[in-house]
Amino acid sequence: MKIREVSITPVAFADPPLLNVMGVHEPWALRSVLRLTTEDGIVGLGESYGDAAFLEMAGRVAPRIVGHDVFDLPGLRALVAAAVSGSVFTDQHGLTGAFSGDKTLATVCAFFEVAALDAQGRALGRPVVDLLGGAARERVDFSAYLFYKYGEHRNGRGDDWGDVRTPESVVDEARQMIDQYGFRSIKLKGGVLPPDQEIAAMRALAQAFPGYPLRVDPNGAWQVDTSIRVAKELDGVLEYLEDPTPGIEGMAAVAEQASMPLATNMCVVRFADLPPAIARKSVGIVLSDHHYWGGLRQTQALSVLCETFGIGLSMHSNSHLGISLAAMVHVAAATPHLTYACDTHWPWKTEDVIVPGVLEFVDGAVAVPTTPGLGVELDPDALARGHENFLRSGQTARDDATYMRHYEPNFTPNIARW
Ligand code: GKR
Ligand code: MG
Repeated sequence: MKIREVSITPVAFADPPLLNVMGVHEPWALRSVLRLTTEDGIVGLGESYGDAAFLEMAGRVAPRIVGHDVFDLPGLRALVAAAVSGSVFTDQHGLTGAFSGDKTLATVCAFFEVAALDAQGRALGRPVVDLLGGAARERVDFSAYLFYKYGEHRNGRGDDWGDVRTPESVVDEARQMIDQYGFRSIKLKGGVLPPDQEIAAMRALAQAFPGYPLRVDPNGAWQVDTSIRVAKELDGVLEYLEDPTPGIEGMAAVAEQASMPLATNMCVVRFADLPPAIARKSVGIVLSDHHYWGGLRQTQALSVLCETFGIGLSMHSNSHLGISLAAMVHVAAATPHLTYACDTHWPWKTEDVIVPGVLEFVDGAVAVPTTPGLGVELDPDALARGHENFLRSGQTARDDATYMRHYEPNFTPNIARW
């Protein structure tokens, strides 16, 4: 089933001023939407980053895969490798670890692999989860992903969440999100306020939501000693502690002293990171992300390795739209070892490019779509609106630090600050 046409549309959607170790989210989150049309008129969808550097690389691949069979994934990978060989895609926020040639190849491959699998599923009349081995679960759990945030953007655009920078407002944010989506576990994005304030927020959450698994992720804002102190203070409170400190060595030093497992989407971000992390016992849980681990099948390969070495598997998220959520749900459902509730930025957006109704959160979980392919359809008007937003956003790469300097002129990222 040969590819006749490849189209990549950059889109932007409104994003609130969410705070993290690197600064604050800009007014628009950027994504790209891929449509692979086959000779028989089947369209496979993909979604990934919308930064100019990513679009340039994906654009190089597009003409080379015309005429390629969507069922030939090794051949697709070889075509992507030839197109991006020698290039390294880097983002400017660094929250998903270092970039390298192999991670770049994995990132670009993933974009095309998901669309090819969607087309395969549509052609066969089977959901993507079936192409991945079948559903180990019918619903995929997600956690409430809380952020500290400003009340409004520099352009005055506010949102329904308000200013969140105290333990009380973090609890209010959690309540608002849980009331709406039913999440049964909670993650707080940390690395924003001094550690004692973030400890206080976690304790307030534990008190307000007894029995809920809790996580905090400061994205490497803490030094080793601070991380060990926080781990001790939050003993019995956290399900896992995510990326307290940078690097495999630093994480190993913290892991030795922490009672809870350490999780990462920063120090283990490609297969080559696994041997040293396993040898040093740096991490207890890897947060997978098909967007940069090479796609849905490579995520399952990661799962097998994690299971072999006694490492748990959870799922990382960046700001994303419905095509990505559908892909996340299919792969999580087909991966038995992925037992933790996954991350998602879903509650933070107010618009999408897909026809609504398929991906609904009930009790914090999304039912795996049962219709062919990913099970989601593009809304052409919404896609056009997203593209117009992209054009007028003036943004070409995510840059939380520069935007933060509009709020705090002397800001430097908080990596290993405390
Ligand atoms: O959206 O600000 C954010 C997050 O901090 C994101 O960029 C991270 O990559 O969610 C991510 C994480 O778990 O580290
Ligand atoms: Mg993280």
